[in-house]
Order: sequence, then structure tokens, then C-alpha cells
Amino acid sequence: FGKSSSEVKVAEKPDYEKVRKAIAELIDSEKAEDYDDGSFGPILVRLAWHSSGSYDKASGTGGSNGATMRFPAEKGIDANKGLNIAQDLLEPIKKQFPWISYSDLWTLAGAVAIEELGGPHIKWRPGRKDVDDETKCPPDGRLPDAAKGPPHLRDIFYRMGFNDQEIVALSGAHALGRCHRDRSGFEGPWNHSPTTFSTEYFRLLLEEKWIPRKWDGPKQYTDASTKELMMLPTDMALIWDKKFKPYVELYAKDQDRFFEDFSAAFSRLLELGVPFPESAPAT
Ligand code: CCH
Repeated sequence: FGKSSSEVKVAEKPDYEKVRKAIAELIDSEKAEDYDDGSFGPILVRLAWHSSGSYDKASGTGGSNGATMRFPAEKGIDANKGLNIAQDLLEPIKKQFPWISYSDLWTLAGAVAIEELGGPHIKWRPGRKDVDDETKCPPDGRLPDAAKGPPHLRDIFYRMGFNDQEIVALSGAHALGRCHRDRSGFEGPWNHSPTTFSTEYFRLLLEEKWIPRKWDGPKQYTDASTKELMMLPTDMALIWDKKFKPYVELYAKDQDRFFEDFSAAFSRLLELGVPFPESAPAT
């Protein structure tokens, strides 16, 4: 007689290429056609960023490892409003590849989304483990407040271990996606092609005339020529601050440099606080 079913069952070997493919298909799926600008890419980038951006270098807490945003204490904070949509979108892929951790899946989805939307390759490696302990959620207040200025941006990003140049490079992700009234309170896209990763955000910051929008919502800026675009106070901070602005100018005119610097910084962001074995280089 043959072996018992547990003996014949061969454990599926983790194949991250298959997961990448499934994520890429989701981003451009038919379902995405009716969503926002026709792509799930931008919200997946935001999920990867918010799950990682809670990192605190001094205490070693927060960051993508653990996928604690599954729990109400982190999922429910104002800064993460709307990211339940991104988590739910990835659930069928988690079911299809149950061996991947949520924390690897969310960060990989952000990396794949950048590439699918025309951005640079983002080096990524697996190794994050989920924790099933809600008390491990980082405290609220670790993510940036869009209503604030340069000192706040520095407080938040220096805490993660980034410098001024990396703050500007990472902010270039606002070439993608839009603000939603019912999520952050702000409204609108940063540029006219929000599903293409580009230097457009930096060019518009420098070339458009930005005026405070007259409306009943939180303070945001609008472009004087079409009044269809927006900038957050934290976006404007990049051209108001003498040390940030030269990097905005650099990236506005040098796409290769922006792609290179963004790729390095975003890859590092996704790895903050993750205890990888030394023998596992990101590819
Ligand atoms: Fe961001 N971002 N972000 N952001 N963000 C918002 C949306 C996106 C701030 C505030 C907001 C980064 C940095 C900052 C994306 C990527 C990155 C929204 C609208 C606010 C508010 C949310 C809504 O209403 O749906 C602030 C403040 C900072 C300070 O630095 C960084 C860094 C990244 C990635 C590297 C992406 C992508 C979106 C679009 C999401 C979507 O659903 O379209």
C-alpha cells in the first residue's frame, strides 16, 4: 500500500516569481479598471510605505516586519485610513501562496507596483515574519502629518534613519495616486498621469504656481493654471526649505538620478528593522 497522504504531500517550494506575477496581474486586472485612475498600483505602494514607515531606529520597533497593520490598533489609525482596501486586495494572493508572510507580501507588492507603473527595479528579499500579537503595534504618530512643515518631516524621517536627500527622493512617490476626501480629508492627484512613476511631481512643484485651495477641507494647494492638481503642505515644504529644494531641482531634471536614489531609499525603507540573515542579499 502507498504512503499516507501526509507523506506524499510535497511542500510547495516558495516561488516568489509566481507571487510577483500574481501581484502584477492584480494591479492591471479588470477589477482595477473601475478603481480610481485604473490601477491598484498606487494604493499598494502606500500600503508598503505605511507598514514600513513606522520604524524607530532608536528602539528598533515598528517597520514592515510583523505586519502589525492587520490589527485594529494600527489599521484603525487615521493615517492608515483606506489601507484596508489594499490589504483586502492582496488577500486572494495570500490564499494562493499561503507560505508567504503578510509582511513579505505587502512589501513585495509595493516593490512590484513601482516597477509595473514604469519605475525602477526595487531590490527586495524575503525574510519578514508576521507576529500575532497586537501589543506589538507601533504607537500612533509615527507616520508624517501632511499638515505640517519641514521640521516635522525631518523628525519623522530622521527617526527612521533617512537624510534630507532621501526624504526628497522618497517623496517623489507622490507622482503616483491621489488623495481621497473620505480617507485623509485631502483631495486630488499630484499630476495628470498618476499611474506613471516619473519626475513629474518635482517638475510641477518647481514650475507651477501653487495657491491655497479655497474650500472647506484641510489646507492644501492647487495649481493656478488648471486647478485640477494638488500639493500637501508637506509637499510644499520641499521647495520652501533651503536644504530640500536643491534635491527637488536635481530630480526634476535628472530622471536617472531620481530612479536610482528612489530605488535605493525605497528598498531600504522596506527593510527597516527586518532581521535578515547576512547570507540573503536583496536582488
Ligand atoms: Fe504619501 N500620502 N505621504 N507617500 N502616498 C498620500 C497618498 C500617497 C504623505 C501623505 C499622504 C510618502 C510620503 C508622504 C504615497 C506614497 C508615499 C495621502 C493621501 C496623503 C495625505 C491618502 C488618501 O487620501 O488616500 C505625507 C505627509 C508624506 C510625508 O513625507 C512616501 C515616502 C511614499 C512612498 C515612498 C502614495 C503612492 C499615495 C497614493 C495612494 C493612493 O491611494 O492613490
